Amino acid sequence: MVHAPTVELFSYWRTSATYRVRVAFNLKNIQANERFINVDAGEHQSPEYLKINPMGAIPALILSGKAPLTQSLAILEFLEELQPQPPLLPTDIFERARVRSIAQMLAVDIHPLITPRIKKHLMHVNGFDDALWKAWQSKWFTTGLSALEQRLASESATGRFCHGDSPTIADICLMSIVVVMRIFKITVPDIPTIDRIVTACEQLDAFVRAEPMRQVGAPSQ
Ligand SMILES: N[C@@H](CCC(=O)N[C@@H](CS)C(=O)NCC(=O)O)C(=O)O
Repeated sequence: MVHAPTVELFSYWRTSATYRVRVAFNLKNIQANERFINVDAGEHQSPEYLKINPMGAIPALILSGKAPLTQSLAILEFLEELQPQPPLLPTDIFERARVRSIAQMLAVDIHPLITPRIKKHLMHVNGFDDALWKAWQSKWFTTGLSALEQRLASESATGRFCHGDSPTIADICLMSIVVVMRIFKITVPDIPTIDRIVTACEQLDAFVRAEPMRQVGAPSQ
């Protein structure tokens, strides 16, 4: 276990983007102190937290003496360079680009559409109710995961995981979408390759320990 007592992660139990960082910490055996920001209570919009991340979003990584590092994908790449083993990106440059491309389909194309700030805007400005919000979530999860299924099922680089036979940043991002879909009780039909990869990820302790429902602050089941 690499102890990094000067590493602090601002997090919340159910956030997709924090989950990504948590899985990477687990896979790379890095210990960090988590500081919980209650997104449901609006703590991410407090003047104190906005000094850390003016976007008012979780996560943020604090390394002593450095400015806060935000954006989960940037944090994952930082952790990859800090602690290269086990690798979360392939060595071949095309393969690395493929993994990043899959990761971005999930973390950049799908995830922002279902964040609390989008929900708040749609509810307060666009007159959405719970049913419309659920239909919105379902639409974007289905659009994104169906497109990903088509890629994963047809590309020969897909293996036990999204790329080859060991987990990469792509799997971390895939699972970060799956875990929040479960919290929202949304299912997407006809994605057998994704379902198979999810099962493979769930056999790894690093993914299991990062699950939202296992974190401090999660509601008891
Ligand atoms: N692109 C950012 C997204 C961060 C983000 O949107 N985090 C969500 C939680 S998963 C959040 O804090 N949302 C607050 C809000 O939407 O008001 C990343 O990957 O770190």
